Amino acid sequence: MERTFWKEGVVYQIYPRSFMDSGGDGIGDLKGILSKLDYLKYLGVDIVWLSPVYKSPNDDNGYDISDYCAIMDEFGTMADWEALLEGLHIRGMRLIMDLVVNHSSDEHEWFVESRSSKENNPYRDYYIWRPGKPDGTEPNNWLSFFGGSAWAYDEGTGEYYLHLFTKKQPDLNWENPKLRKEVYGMMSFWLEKGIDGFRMDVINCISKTEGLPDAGTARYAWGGEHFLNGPRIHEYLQEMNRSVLAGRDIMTVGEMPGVTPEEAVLYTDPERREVHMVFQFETMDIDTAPGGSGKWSLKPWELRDLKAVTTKWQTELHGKGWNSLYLNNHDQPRMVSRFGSDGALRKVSAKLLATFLHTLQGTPYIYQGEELGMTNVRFPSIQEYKDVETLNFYREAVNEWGWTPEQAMASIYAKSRDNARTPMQWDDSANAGFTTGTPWIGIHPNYTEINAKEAMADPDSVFHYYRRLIGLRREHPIMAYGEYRLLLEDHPQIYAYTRQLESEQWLVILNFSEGEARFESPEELKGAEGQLIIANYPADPGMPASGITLRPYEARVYRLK
Ligand code: ISL
Repeated sequence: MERTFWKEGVVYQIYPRSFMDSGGDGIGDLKGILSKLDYLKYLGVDIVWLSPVYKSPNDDNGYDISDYCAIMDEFGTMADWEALLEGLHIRGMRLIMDLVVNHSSDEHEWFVESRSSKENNPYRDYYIWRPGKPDGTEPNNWLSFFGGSAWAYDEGTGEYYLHLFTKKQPDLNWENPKLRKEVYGMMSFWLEKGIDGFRMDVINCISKTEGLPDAGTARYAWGGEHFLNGPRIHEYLQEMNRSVLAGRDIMTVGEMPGVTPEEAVLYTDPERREVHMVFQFETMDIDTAPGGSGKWSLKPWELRDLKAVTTKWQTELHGKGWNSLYLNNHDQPRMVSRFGSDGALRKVSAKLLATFLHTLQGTPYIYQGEELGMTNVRFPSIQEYKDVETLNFYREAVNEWGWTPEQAMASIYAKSRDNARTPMQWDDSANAGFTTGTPWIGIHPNYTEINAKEAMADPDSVFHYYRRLIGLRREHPIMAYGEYRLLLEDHPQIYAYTRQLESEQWLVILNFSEGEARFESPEELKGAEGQLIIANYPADPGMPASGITLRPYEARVYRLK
């Protein structure tokens, strides 16, 4: 397998609004990030992924872009951004930028032009406009990701435009070669500035089924079959690759809701020249009740589903494509609250989850604050939430679906994107050291206990455990490249697997439960001797031949001899 920096590196995701505020306006900014580069270097990450910092009216916190080549005023200037790029590069880290081109903001000049007239308008076809059905209703019955119809009626020209996300995020028309060229030109602009790649937002949504047909017969329905992995998606990605990416030492990761391992192989097979890796969502779906209201309909997740999904991805991409590894990001709840424990066992469970992510085959992503074991937030009232998806859900659930406010809040506590968007907890001073002003969203009240200052001072912290995992990855190519094999498939508490690279073999044993769990070596490993590589509790350096009684959320990694 070809060795590359993006297979061996660890990526750290920054959500700029919530990372560090230098200016005292309560909003994180580029200078704030710049002031924390030594922190990132000390943690040991190789690549930084910056969520959008472009000019935006912030209907969706920067995922609605009104100028792709300018910096958002609240975040600073192009000079600040250049200083950030340089600061990363001189420290030996790389920078990947978010590329949000399924849609733009409705305040982008392309859309302003596009909506201005129907005839002889070179920008009309940059977006997806359709007349209503003969009865005046929307052109089709698709739902938007964030609730309600995916179409908005525009008085000016009497047609509807498609928006898979909010009304202020009109979908770009990738069928139009001129639009595609504009996008490639914009990508070149950033590449020429010296960036090291892109994270591509919902990139498998850009090709829609010709004719934009209804999804079934319901009044409104999820139309994913007509826009996820659509008919021309591979053609577009290959064209993008040829046009701007080929021949550069960069990395690309495509965010792809609804992607299957079979599709992911097509996207990431190096011979096909599309993207290096994708973000899949199957792991994120294991606590969603089927047939309910999407992610808001909760169901407890089960270890057997985590094993099955992970094993499928690990196995099916091995030798054919490449995995990215994450358990949380700016759209997902905090992993320790969701898959571990945010009570007394918080630290040890955060370390267990980190061990899991960093010992799978693929590229691990750390979302800001994960390295501190930051937890979900429970704001007492809906008024304190900021996320457009959360607010839309609350309104719809309570007004249209007959949920009680308490039911809606329970789902928000579990799944709201704002769980991940409360500011970084730097220290135990006012506002967690994030801002001297009033933060744009509430700070998690546990910042006095969970913060970077405390974590850096405590050798046993989650933070130092991440440093060790990242350090190990530098010394042991098996962590990136080794082949994965599941053990003890039916064990209800333990997730165990081996990794194998040439003659080297590692054994990973993870107790995902809050109780003790007994690990007995399976037949194929009987008699093997092991040497401890890392563990989240004190443990002997040798591997006990008689089996191991694991403590709550205990994680151990051995090299087998
Ligand atoms: O956030 C989600 C679930 O809570 C997803 O449905 C999410 O909308 C989807 O993963 C796409 O996410 C990306 O594009 C969105 C943006 O709001 C997200 O922040 C971004 O990661 C639209 O640009």
